[in-house]
Amino acid sequence: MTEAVEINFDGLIGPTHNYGGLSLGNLASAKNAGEVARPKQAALQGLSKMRRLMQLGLPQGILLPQERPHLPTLHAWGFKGSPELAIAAAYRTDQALFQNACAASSMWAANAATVSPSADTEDGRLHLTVANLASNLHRSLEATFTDRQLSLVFGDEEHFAVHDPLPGGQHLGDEGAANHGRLCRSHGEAGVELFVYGDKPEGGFPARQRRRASECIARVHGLSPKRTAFVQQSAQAIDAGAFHNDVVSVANGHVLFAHAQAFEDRDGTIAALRRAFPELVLVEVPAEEVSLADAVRSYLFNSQLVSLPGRPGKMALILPAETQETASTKAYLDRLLASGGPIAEAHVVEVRESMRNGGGPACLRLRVAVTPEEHAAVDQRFLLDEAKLAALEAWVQKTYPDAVTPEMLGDPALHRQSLEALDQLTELLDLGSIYDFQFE
Ligand code: SUG
Repeated sequence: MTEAVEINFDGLIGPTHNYGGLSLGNLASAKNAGEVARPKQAALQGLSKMRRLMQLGLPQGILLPQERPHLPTLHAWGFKGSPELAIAAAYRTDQALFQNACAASSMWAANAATVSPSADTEDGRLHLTVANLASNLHRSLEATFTDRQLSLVFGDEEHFAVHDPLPGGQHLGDEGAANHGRLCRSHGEAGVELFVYGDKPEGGFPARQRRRASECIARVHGLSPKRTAFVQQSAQAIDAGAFHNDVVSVANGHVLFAHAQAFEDRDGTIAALRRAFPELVLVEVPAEEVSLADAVRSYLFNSQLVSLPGRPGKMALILPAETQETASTKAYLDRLLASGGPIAEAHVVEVRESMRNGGGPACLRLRVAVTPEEHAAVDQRFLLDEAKLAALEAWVQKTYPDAVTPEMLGDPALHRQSLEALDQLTELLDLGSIYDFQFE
């Protein structure tokens, strides 16, 4: 029997990538607000990370960037008329609101949905719930297109079920896979799904994931309560800038790589996970070795932790370059790799343009573990091979602007350029019409 594998679907970084300063509690987003962004460089960095994973023998998929600024949203907000008129009016009248319709944030595919592989679900299908991202205005605008896109990628209803975003707005705020992990012996075996929610006193930074939202998803996906754990994110981590749990922990296979201050009740959480999954190998980093501040600065835990094909039990970390520039994380990683544990390799990638908005290697991808049959049932147009990757690089080189400033977002010329780029993308991938502007 061929084994189940994990496909990483990376969000392609869009042609109007910019730094809007939109995410309260995300230190990098606040720090770089209004800086010059480099969409071409950003998209090429993302594609180059995908190539690194493919070179490790891992299957790679993509999700398309969203149309930004998003005209239908501007229209719904009362900025009427042609793209030129609506964009100019929104920029002039309420730049802060307009900025939300321009966010680059769909690149962080870890927030697109929560995914339960078929081995975990009652009906034996792979379930995905599109995240409502209700905690932030700019992110809440992503759900509709994400739903459209995931419904295409996973359109085969015999194998997949794509669920609508949870209704309920902020009351049921859900941030997708960024607050979700899975412990398992191998990708194809039933695992324990770990839902991490935030719940904290007023003051400090907001928690984004509601416990009830996670509970709804577990029910919708038909997960067994015995193999589901709900764990509280530590308030301390949120206030240090870990707005998503994947900034302080990541799970893969039987390994949980976590900061010691990631969870509110550290001992209770680990004990509960050991009860549910006795094979758990905890790779825990004490605060004395890497402070929460350094974890957030370097995005050590926002690395991708992947099983290496052909090396049973061995894993690789795909690390952001910033981990090499932070003394404590660099020293920690040297010790970790020398320790002979399951994490046997480290690959450093450059995703600085995304990092400057608070998104590391793990934020940029949605992991989907599939059986061979499910792999074949995925819409193959969203899967990469070297030829398609090279074509995407050429497309970025040809159509993307080098730089975007906040002022340029109000310029209809940039909007026209970006629609042209997205139109060419759907052609390159043979997708027909999927963007709103293509239906007009
Ligand atoms: O939701 N940044 C994103 C970063 C998401 C990272 N994803 C994961 N941790 N999985 C966020 O805060 C900033 C956009 C701006 O300010 O322009 C932003 O949305």
